[in-house]
Amino acid sequence: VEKLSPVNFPKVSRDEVCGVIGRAQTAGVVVCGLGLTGIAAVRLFQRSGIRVNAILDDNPQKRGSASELAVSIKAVADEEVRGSAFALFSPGIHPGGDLAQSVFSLGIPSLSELDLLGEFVGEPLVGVTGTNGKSTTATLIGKMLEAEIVGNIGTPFIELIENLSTPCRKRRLVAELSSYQLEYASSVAPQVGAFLNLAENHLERHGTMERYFREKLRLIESSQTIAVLCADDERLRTLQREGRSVWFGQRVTGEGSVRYSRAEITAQLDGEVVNFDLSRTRLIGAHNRANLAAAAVSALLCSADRKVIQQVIDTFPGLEHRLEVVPTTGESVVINDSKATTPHATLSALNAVRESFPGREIVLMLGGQAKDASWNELAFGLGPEVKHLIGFGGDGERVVREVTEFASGYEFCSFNTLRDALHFTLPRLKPNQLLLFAPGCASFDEFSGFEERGREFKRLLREERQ
Ligand code: UMA
Repeated sequence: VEKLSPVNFPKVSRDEVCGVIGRAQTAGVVVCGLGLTGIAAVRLFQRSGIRVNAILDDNPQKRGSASELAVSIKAVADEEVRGSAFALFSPGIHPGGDLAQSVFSLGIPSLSELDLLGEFVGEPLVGVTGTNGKSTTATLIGKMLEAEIVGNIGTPFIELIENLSTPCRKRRLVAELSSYQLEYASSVAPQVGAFLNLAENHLERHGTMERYFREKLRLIESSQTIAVLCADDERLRTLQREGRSVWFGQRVTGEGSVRYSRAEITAQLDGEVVNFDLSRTRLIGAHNRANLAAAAVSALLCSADRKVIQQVIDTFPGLEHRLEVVPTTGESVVINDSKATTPHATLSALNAVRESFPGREIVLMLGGQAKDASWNELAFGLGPEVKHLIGFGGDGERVVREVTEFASGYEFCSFNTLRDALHFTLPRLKPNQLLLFAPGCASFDEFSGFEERGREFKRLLREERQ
């Protein structure tokens, strides 16, 4: 796997980690970004006796949180920033952006939280990446292996490190890894690396799909890592790598394959055939069967108990905001899939509800803050079940117009806010209809994230129904 970064930035390599930590004891460090990762980083450095020279954050409102932590937000030009041993970057900070570029231009290397984790806590048992399905798959694997689930799902890796001056307790970890986190890492080598799929996303950050793909490939860069790869994904299918790979998909066969159908998962590993029954799973849709297959084989490769794997398949209720059926008083069905922040995720949601609620007319809500992604795949996949498209939020109108330009004949309307859109839609929803809230866009026009958007969707639903 070729190493490539869209922006050439200086990283601390894994074998230099202990050296720079030593230097930081006298020179101090810079923490870039004061969100979940930055706060966990400041706390770790403080309990390790390392001075935080400065916080760099573009948002002036973060001054309050900084002073609560007894650190201060400074400008890059500040003398104290210049002399720091390294900068710890939060994943959301674009390495090509002004903040990062000015830090690099001072010659300060970046140290990734993943490299710190590998050095002080150990590599995760399983790392999971891909555009969609990461959190669900990582959670399934975590339950199958009885391990902690960390990373992009909401727990910064750095939070797991007890102290940088003493060895930490080894922990059983399943890590959800975003392309942003992988981009900052100099190396990562989980026992098993599951790469679920790749669809257009984060082009604002990575520029091209090729680069986005390459950042994600860092997960399986080590030949020691067993790669669990999706055979139904055209980019992954052609991948050549050193080290063992296992392929999951709907048509794969032979040794090293994990085939799934609506009924079961069949893994052929090390000369043995292992089956898991899918008849009781509460997860719906082909994309979730792919997630279940990837999870089951990743857990098997880490020697999970087969009975536990089957039990998790049978009982896992799914995560909030992912194809979540919202209880309603009427006969119509309402589904909250606020996590669908790309057109590809919306299409997966649509296919899943079509399969699980046959015969229902679908009212599809799209909108929020559109990403750099094309809508034509979704437009061509709408099918006859979709009756209305409702746009909402910052880019709602543009999105429904774009979709209906590719696929004509669909009724659509749009509203400035989620509240207005629901106020219009809910009283008109017929008993045979299903309302699918799978926006296909980020939520930052109105909300702090997809979780807040999903919670607000459910709250407005209750309010309208009263
Ligand atoms: N900031 C700047 N300049 C920038 C960007 C950010 O100053 O150019 C500052 C912000 O003002 C803020 C801080 O940086 O104070 C936020 O840092 P961050 O965006 O890295 O967010 P964290 O709160 O540290 O959360 C990060 C992940 N966020 C992102 O990657 C954007 C969380 O993933 C993750 O759960 C958390 O670390 C723990 O690992 C969220 C996410 O949206 C869920 N991930 C993307 C996704 O899933 O699509 C990749």
